[in-house]
Amino acid sequence: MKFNRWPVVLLALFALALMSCGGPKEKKSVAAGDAPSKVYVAPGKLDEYYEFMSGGFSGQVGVYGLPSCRLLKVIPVFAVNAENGYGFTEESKAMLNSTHGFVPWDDSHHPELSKTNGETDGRWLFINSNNTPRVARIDLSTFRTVEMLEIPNSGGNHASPFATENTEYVVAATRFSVPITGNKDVPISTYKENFQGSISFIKVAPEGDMSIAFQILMPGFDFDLSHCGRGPSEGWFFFSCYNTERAHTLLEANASQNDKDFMVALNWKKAEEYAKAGKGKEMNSAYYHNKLDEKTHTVKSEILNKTIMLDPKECTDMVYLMPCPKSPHGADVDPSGEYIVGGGKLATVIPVFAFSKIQKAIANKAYAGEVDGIPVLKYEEVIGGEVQKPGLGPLHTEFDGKGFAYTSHFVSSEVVKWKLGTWEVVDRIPTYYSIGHLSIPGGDTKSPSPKYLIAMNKITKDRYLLTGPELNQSAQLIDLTGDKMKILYDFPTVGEPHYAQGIEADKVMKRQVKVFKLEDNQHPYVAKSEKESRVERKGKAVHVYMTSIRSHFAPDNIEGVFVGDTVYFHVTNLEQDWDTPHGFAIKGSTSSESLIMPGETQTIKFVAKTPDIYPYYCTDFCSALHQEMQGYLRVSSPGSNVPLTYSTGK
Ligand code: CUK
Ligand code: CUA
Repeated sequence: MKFNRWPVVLLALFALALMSCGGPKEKKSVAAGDAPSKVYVAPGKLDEYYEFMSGGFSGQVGVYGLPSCRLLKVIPVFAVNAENGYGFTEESKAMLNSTHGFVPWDDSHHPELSKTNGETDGRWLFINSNNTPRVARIDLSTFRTVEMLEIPNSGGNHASPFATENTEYVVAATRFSVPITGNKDVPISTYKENFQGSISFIKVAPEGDMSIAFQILMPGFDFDLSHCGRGPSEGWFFFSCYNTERAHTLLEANASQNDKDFMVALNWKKAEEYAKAGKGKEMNSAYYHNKLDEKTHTVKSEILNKTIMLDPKECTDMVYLMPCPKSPHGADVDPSGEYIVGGGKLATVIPVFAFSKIQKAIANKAYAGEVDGIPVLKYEEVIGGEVQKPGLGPLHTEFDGKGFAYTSHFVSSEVVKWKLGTWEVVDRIPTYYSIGHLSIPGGDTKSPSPKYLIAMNKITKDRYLLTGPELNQSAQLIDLTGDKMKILYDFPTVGEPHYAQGIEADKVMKRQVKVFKLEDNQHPYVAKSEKESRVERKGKAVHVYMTSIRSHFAPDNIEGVFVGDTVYFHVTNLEQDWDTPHGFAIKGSTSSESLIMPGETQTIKFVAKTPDIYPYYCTDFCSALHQEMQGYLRVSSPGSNVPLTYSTGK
């Protein structure tokens, strides 16, 4: 009896101890009430929203369903993906071409849904890469990366790829300033004289094609985040920046000197006019443009050379700076387009700029000075209000369209809800732990759909079963339907999501492609039927025009290949039914598998190195006889006289 009481006492003590760090308070709220039913999507039922989360250092995009938080798909974008052959197949490799060569990885930060009339339309998702500056476009009818544009004259692409209200443009502003217009080989200590920033405007054609329309030369700051104006502020873009000290070493101290850095207000309609009027200077820097050709299922690269650079010194009324406390991060525009919220990482308030006041200040030339020829507007003249004592480390803000804003606070680990116009804090909820971005479906557009908020947290610690020193990042689903925010669910994520965007499921569902039509396949090595399957030798290259159908390959016996040959397995999946991919892999391949969708052709390259028999097989369990879906390649010694033969069923 005595013994049995101990566990109870210990439990009570343990609970008390936990209480003091806030853990069980939240745990209780999850266990209690209607939270479980709010995230429960019964087997066979579909989620209400798609949530696209950047993978951060995974380079990919994680697609989740809300409210279940189930992972639906990982879309490979900036990193190779052995699971389906992205970046490994001969057709997809070119997507990762850049002026630095084949770049198989990057750090993806901000997914951005395409918009029509300021609302998400479900056509495309754009995402930036921060390391080797690029912007990618994903087609949401196939959930594939279909285009990638390298950004020249940039030192790292962070404030990107935020879109205008009709996706006329997506932007790309450099996070790291570097020498742009002059000699590049300069001492780092000459940062102040020689380093510059740039903002690129990427034109998006109606069918999605991206091209650099113009660039704007900026002072050597670090450009951080951005959003377009809307409503009254449509035609403008806002960018936050830090390191206005222009430090080049120990930025944690040296770039935290100024009490205020800047929010950039940029009139992009004006910039467009200047560019059209030939006010820009032509720049010669190479950059890659990689695009998937849907007819051949093959990515093609082109190298471009020219961009137009506008200099604010020569283009008046185009760019203004607004002092913004201190080391701002987020630059978020409210649904009405009147308010621009700065997230000052080190600030004690959340500054909110008012667009009508900005216009007045510009008209009255209420300048506090200038930087590199760009007017600095007076803080008091442009500020609409300040949220006092919001929390510590305000970063990002999203909106619910009902007059409230939600700001993430990294240092105090919380989401703070406040009212636009009165600037009063009305609610706060702890996050576990150290939130970065947050996301409400449509929460950065004119029409938010504010049922749920996702908190993307940087630190996971004790939220899940432990997995050694490396823990997954973590997200939390927060209920916005009541007066008070409520935590509904915790879930681990792919990589480290920075931003995420949500969209009503039907906008995306109705656009889905289920198979690629075989008759439309114009791949140069397609075999549209088993009759067309064959093997051809061209010097040391051996091309296998292979087909796959449940449950065999044609051909499935190949001989007459010699050491030193390169064999290209061009596999066409003849299926025309939904959800019937076939895989292909061969022993000793230094590539990956490829996963070939119905009607598609994909190629795995195989270099014959040693005389032997090499089995190949289908990697995707496609039928009851999937395990029988296999074949053999014979590799012979150079000089032996094995004739080139291929067969199926002989
Ligand atoms: S950043 Cu990571 S938390 Cu790249 Cu938008 Cu703020
Ligand atoms: Cu085809 Cu398994």
